[in-house]
Amino acid sequence: MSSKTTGKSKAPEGGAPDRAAECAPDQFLTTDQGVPIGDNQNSLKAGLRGPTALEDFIMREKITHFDHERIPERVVHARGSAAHGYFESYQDLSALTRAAPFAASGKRTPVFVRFSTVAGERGSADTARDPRGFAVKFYTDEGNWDLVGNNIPVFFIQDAIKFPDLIHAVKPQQNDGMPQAASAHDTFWDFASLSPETTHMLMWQMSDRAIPRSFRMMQGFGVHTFRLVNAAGEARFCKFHWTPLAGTHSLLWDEAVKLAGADADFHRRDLWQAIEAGAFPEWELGLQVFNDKQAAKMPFDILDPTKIVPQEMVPLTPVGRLVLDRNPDNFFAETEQVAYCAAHVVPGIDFSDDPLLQGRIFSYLDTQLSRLGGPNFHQLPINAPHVPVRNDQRDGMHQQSVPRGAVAYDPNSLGGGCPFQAGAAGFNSFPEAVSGSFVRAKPQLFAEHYAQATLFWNSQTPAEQRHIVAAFRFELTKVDSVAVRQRVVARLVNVDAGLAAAVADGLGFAVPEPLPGDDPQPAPQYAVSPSLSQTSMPGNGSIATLRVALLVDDGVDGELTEKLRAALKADGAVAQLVGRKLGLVEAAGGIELAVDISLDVAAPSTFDAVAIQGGAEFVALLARNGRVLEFVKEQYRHCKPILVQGEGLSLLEKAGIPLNLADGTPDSFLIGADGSHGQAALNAFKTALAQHKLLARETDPPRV
Ligand code: HDE
Repeated sequence: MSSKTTGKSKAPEGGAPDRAAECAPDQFLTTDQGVPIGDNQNSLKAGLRGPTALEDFIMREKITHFDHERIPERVVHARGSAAHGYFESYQDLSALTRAAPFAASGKRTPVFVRFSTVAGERGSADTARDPRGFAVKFYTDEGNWDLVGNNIPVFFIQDAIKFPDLIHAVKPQQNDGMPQAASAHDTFWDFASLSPETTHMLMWQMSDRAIPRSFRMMQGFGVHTFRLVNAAGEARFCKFHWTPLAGTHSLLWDEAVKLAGADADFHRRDLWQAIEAGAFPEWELGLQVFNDKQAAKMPFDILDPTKIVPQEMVPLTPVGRLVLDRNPDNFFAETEQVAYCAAHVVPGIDFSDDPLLQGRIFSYLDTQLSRLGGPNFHQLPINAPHVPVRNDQRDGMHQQSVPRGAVAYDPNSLGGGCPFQAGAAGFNSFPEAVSGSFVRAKPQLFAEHYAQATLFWNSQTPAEQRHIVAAFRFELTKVDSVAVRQRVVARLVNVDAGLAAAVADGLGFAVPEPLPGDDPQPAPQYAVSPSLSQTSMPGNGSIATLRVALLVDDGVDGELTEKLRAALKADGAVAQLVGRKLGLVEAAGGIELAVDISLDVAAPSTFDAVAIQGGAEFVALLARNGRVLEFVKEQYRHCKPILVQGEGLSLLEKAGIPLNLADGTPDSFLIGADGSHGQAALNAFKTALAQHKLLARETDPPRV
């Protein structure tokens, strides 16, 4: 294990010094040429009120640099956020793969991981309905391996040649540049309705997976089938899965919409703050490994990226953990300039012939040439492998290294023959047998589009199914073309008649005749796959980093408030005192409490739970405040835990919050409403908080 890979990951060497840490009086401001600058406040003018001189090279250099500060944003996945960390292998997997990260139990490999939305531009809101990118760069002992995946295990299309069409359809329309970061518009659904292969992905896209609570609370998938190859050259197929320790949790759509306004950086801030607080996000890597014979028996083609391999068919084997423990030092230099590439594999990892993956192998290197301005982007610190790079590539835009000597070719004798080919020790493509004639066509099984969409639907809980229906209704209501709306529903009939009926009902038309696939196949039947429901991954029960609003005002029970805050903080939760205004409140018992955040900015959607303590005067004050009532109502409607103590209960009544669920059973997320208090209430509150939401509370329309 190299020293670079032990413990908390370290900052890369050779970066610019931290300015504040190394500030000294003789550290003068300089030009890019290192010339000390005498005056950085005034440009050079011909007379006090005269024109600026062309000679002012200091101002011209500064402004010219500024004029060129922007680089093109990513064509897709433009908005994102990233962190450093490490991958730690649980065991020696050399029987399966010779990939360096899996060489020994406990081996750590540094990583840089970027999460992103897909459709929105660089300045768009984090909480848009969209798949999320989950791109991992492993700086391995044998070069960089990029596992450039998503938080959804399938994709919209089966062949790379359709990617530009898909993206043109989902991105803002070319005439009016709208809408931003939203699939809810005519062109996307037009394309989707005419492309039956999108159906399975649409089910995931309309599910809660597309509005995660946090980057830290979503799965990641390699999506395509890859190959693992061992030192003996034996290969097996493999699917990669990242499972978050914090569990998979999502926002409600209403929350996502409100968060887009309240805090457009909600996911980026969440990741940053968790790492700063030392609550390092963690995922477990699981592999589904299978051989050619198993693949041949599957009722779908493993090269088809619109299909999963159900875990009932091939179970998941946990092989390691991913920990993110350091925020980038500089957003542009690292997060923006990082160049992931689906073609970056290392010995032990190889591709399959998935036609979507094959196109990606070309596309990523190509895109960096225009985004990062030339062929030397691999020399940027964030992209540079942690092992030496030796080859005969030379020159090009922005060459940073200074190769010495006359020789830049192979074979050579003048350079001593260096560098040498690695032979069997290097990367050697798996010698797959290939045959056939050139065709523009798909394998037969690619034409079956609905069985796994149905599997996904059948594996969801009733609440998850409700959300899928609501999402289809929302998106299609935003589509103007009735024909497009109807065509989508005509496809959904093939997934589930109940789903199609519920969506059609919301759109005000009768269920249309089902539309056939391109080349209808007998659909295979699957049993339900419980792992497809997010509820199968509740997480480790920790409340660390979850955000709790403690409402305060004059007369609040100060002692209880402080105890609650301390108890939540002890478990790593972020407890904030929310008041009408900043400053001090006079709590009961002569205690003064400083308000952390005022209701002017404390949007309820940014908190995971709310606590209302007792105190008659305090509760009376709150009850007169419309914003407080709205706050509590919204927490209730978003199915979040509410802790009420003593007189706090009357605030729930005032807000019109029912104490029972629609079926008459008590609402277990209204903690303290049954009179419980003290440790018992605190424990119940923490348990509810770790569960995030009580979806059984949801009614349509909402009751409050
Ligand atoms: Fe990408 N994709 N993609 N993609 N993709 C890019 O590369 C592309 C696909 C994914 O955080 C681009 O550097 C094609 C599937 C992620 O920097 C570009 C096809 C999956 C990221 C590109 C696909 C992904 C990208 C844009 C169809 C999930 C962000 C800028 C053949 C497995 C990486 C860039 C980051 C980014 C092309 C399909 C994931 C243009 C042609 C499927 C996470 O090269």
